[in-house]
Amino acid sequence: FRLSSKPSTNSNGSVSIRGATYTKDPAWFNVPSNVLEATSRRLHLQKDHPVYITRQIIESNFPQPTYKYYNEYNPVVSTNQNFDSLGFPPNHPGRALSDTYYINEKTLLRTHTSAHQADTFRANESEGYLISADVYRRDAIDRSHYPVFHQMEGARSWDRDKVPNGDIAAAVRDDLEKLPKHNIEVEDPNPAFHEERNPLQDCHSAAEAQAIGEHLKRSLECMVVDIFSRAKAAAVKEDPNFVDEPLRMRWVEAYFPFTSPSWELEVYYAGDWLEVLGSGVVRQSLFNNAGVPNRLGWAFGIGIDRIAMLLFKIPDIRLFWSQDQRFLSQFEGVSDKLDTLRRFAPFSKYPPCPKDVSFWLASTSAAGGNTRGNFHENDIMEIVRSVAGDVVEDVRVIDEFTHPKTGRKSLAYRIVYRSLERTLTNEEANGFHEAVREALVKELGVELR
Ligand code: FA5
Ligand code: MG
Repeated sequence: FRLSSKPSTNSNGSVSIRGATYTKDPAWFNVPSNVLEATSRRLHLQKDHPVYITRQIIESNFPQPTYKYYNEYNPVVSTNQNFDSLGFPPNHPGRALSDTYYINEKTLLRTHTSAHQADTFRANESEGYLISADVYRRDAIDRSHYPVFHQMEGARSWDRDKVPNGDIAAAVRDDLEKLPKHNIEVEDPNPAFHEERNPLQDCHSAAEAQAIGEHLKRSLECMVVDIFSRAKAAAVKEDPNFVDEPLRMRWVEAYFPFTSPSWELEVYYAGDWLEVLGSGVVRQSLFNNAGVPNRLGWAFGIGIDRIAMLLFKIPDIRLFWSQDQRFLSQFEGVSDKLDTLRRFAPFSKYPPCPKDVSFWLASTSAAGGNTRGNFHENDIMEIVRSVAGDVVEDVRVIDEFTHPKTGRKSLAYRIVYRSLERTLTNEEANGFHEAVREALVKELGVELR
């Protein structure tokens, strides 16, 4: 006997996700059915799926038992786990209904694997850990953004009471010596920390933070180099004359409420820099609150889907959700024999159908940033995704102006419709577009132009 893990919305105002039932608060609940359905997919646990294979390869760079793997954490978490425990201030924009999928005021679909940091530090079962999981965000629509994706959290910490002479910096440098090396030149113009932009924590010495930062960066760079060398080996097998572009990586200063200093790693891919992970030196308050105040160390959160795109040369993040055998069969058997990995061969290139929509906003109180009048740009993204599903490839604003006399604001968006599995007829694309236009009027109260 097994509880059904298919998510469902029950008539009594509750919702079932992975066998557990949660009470919906209509003032908060904002999970569309396509996102709810994705909670049962667990692509990181589906053998031979590219997300699974990529997880395996990243894991192999962070070996057990130093790192313990957690791959089964439930996607439904509390606001405390996802935000408070990590030091997000009460007014942080990430908490808004425009960015996060809520079940009720205190319960949400995790927006990142960092939601499990506090619990995993508290469990204190190993010096390091990796957590792979599906995560959920209201976000932009393009080839590298999807409302459901996969992250891997990683952390490594050292216990002041367990290292020789309590000298953490020396212990970390020792461990750094044991890590593999690579000979790729990485762009990293950043100082080990920066007083204003990327400060050292009061409780850390400069030498400690520097050693931890170096151990973090080397570990992650070697992982990316491994991914690229496997991608290259696959390409050479198909074409012995294959010459690839040299691997380019760069570190960029970043900010997270739960690390300092913090950095993001970007990789050059298809003519542009692609952000693959965020990372930093863990804020000591996390260890203190988790009952392990003697520990200190680093953490990262990586987009598994994005790494899988680099590894398999997958051009569009939507493909991971495809149930088409022409997609899935290309990876059969690879989980058990990683050296049979091959690059993705697109089944065919179907033509894009770009369509524009322009409208006057209902309100003239246009705010800045991504807030457009009385709604958020993510609302538009979700309306388009809810109407047209995975047939939407890209949505972006192409024009924005305020009428000089009336002060009314007008916006124009370009929506690119393209199926990855078949050719869309013009009638079908028009049908989707018409439905999107109607939904924009109905949901956002805009006036079409
Ligand atoms: C975070 O989520 C932090 N929790 C990462 C972290 C962990 C920092 C531990 C420090 C310590 P960020 O929002 O930048 O950070 O997301 C991390 C990665 O997830 C991104 O670099 C990207 O690779 C991936 N990602 C983010 N949004 C999307 C999306 N909509 N679709 C696909 N991948 C995404
Ligand atoms: Mg980021």
